[in-house]
Amino acid sequence: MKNIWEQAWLSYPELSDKTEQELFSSVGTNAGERIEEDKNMTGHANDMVGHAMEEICLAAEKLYGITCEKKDGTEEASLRLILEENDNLGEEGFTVTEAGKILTIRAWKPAGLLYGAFYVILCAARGERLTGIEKKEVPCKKLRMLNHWDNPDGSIERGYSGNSFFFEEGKLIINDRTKDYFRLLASAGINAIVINNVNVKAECISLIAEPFYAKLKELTELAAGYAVKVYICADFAAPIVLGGLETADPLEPVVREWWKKTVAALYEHVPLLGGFLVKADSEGRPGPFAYGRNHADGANMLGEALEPVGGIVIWRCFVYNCEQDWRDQTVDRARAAYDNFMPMDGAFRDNVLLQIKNGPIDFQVREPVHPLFGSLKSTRQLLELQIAQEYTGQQRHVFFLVPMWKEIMDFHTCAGKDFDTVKECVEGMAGVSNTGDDPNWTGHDLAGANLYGYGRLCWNPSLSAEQIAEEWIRLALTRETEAVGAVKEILMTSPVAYEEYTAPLGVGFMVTPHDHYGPSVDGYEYDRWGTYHRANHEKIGIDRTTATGTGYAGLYFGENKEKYEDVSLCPDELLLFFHRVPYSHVLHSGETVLQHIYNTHFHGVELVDHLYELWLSVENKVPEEIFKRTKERLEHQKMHSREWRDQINTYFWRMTMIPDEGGRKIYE
Ligand code: GCV
Repeated sequence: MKNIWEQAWLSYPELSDKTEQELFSSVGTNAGERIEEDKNMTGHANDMVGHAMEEICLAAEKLYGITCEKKDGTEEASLRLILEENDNLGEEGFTVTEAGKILTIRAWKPAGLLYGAFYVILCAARGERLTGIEKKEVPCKKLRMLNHWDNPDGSIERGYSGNSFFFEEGKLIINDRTKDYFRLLASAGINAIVINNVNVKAECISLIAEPFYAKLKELTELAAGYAVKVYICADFAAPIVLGGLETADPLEPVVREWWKKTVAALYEHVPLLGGFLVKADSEGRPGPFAYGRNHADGANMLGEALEPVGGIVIWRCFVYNCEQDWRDQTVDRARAAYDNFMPMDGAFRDNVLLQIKNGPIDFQVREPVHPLFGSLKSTRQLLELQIAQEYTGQQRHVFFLVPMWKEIMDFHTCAGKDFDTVKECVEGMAGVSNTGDDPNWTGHDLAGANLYGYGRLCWNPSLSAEQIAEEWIRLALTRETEAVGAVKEILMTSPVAYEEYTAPLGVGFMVTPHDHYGPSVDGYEYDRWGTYHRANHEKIGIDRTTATGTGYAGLYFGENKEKYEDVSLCPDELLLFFHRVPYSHVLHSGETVLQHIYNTHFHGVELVDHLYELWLSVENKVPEEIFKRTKERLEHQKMHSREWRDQINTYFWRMTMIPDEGGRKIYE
């Protein structure tokens, strides 16, 4: 593991304007007494308040160059952390007020004080005023989780920023970097992590057992001090692999007993554990199908074992047939999760949540929103997003994901009251983490905006993408107005550019098989994974309509269904996802499909050139190392976007022999 790391958005560069430094001159709290009085407070309440104080002192030193004095009690302090009865604020909310040069953070629970402390620190660090502030913040969603796809050997599945900082040589690692990671998470409002890959590998199968008890206990305790709950991925076949049983059948009493005993022993040693995340019957993972059982049987068995210890089961809906025959046009991967889970709506125990990817395929740059949102009405749900840029440039291309996530969360399912937007349907989010042991945590420095932005958006989905971008830039890169504007333009333009020069009109998956980086138009076309575009010399796209296609479009409600079923109403950006059309089909934009492909691919590359120029303009205005690293990545992106443009354009030119109306260079 690399042992150098930076502080990302918690670097707190010194402020030139010190007007408000007095607010940070001393800090005091009443939390000690309150925590002692309140029998319900967890053992880590004191740690959270201690960390809030520690962070305030660190920020005072770095932002203002002053020592913040710790006072006994609150009366003498300029910054006051007050715990008081106020259930309006919930477990995590807080208020911040300033009057008479006293800055007061109030919360009902210690986590609120920790979040409040980071709130004021980050405001100050961005160069914003705290004088006269009156603010109340309560997170919109209870579960704001990261999923790490880290393996025990230190590798990370779809990791683009080095190796794991959780695992090395089969062991769980806990060091100063772990603590800094929890600081980063708490400062962005993230309150849960799953530490190992959903494809549970090697030693990680034993995470539920004795070999990991001690380390897991230490990790959960450290995390709890930053209001973070730790979860692990469990292997459905563990009763066989670890327990030596002959079956993992969820309805077999001996299997249920095994899980109950295993979970009870685990929680006796690791009482702060949050629960399990499970990938079952998906891409070769074991699951209930092997025993003729369904996913409710599987999830409920684990739910039953976790209930006495207050744990939860998060069960993934990414279940599809990955042994498809490309010749068979009746099987549609997009339908799979819906067909598997919809019949079980209402059949899951109370401590089971279904985790649903944002779209029906797999984190493509453009997909419709998953039809399970709005359809499931009696099942607890989480929205799964991918912060790791598997299909969006692998942290070598810049791609600010927040605008896409906002579109997804704000999508109207048209499913009726309480289930209208996706953000109303879910209890929280799970984001596949983009972190690793690279010094800057995220490989591409600008991918830091995605990690920070993910947390902020889970906390408050009504924040705008621009606002989140600006917050992050001011914390991590620069407070200089012009440079902030330039980087903001880079971030906000990046998803448009990427979508333009890669797979067109919602068709997706024109990527190199397996590593999923770079163009390969037919890479998956005759493969078993169920991701096809079916382009020939006349037509392209998949007919997913009810009348003549796979019927997938009919899984939506109201006007969504009308739009997706009807080729004349279907939004351009999703046309080829839902319909099979000739290249001469005219889009709402007025262009033909083919001309759109040519135009966007030329334009996408021009946008990347523009992003590069914008980045050059911030030289000497952002930290030098970051400038250099990002410049290199943008240079690669310039080259690689041309590769995309030329492979896609040439493919369709060869396929159609229809020239570009603009007469631009398309290779033979
Ligand atoms: C962790 C895609 C990825 C896999 C990933 C899987 C999943 O297929 O390519 O690496 O496995 O999604 O989400 O389970």
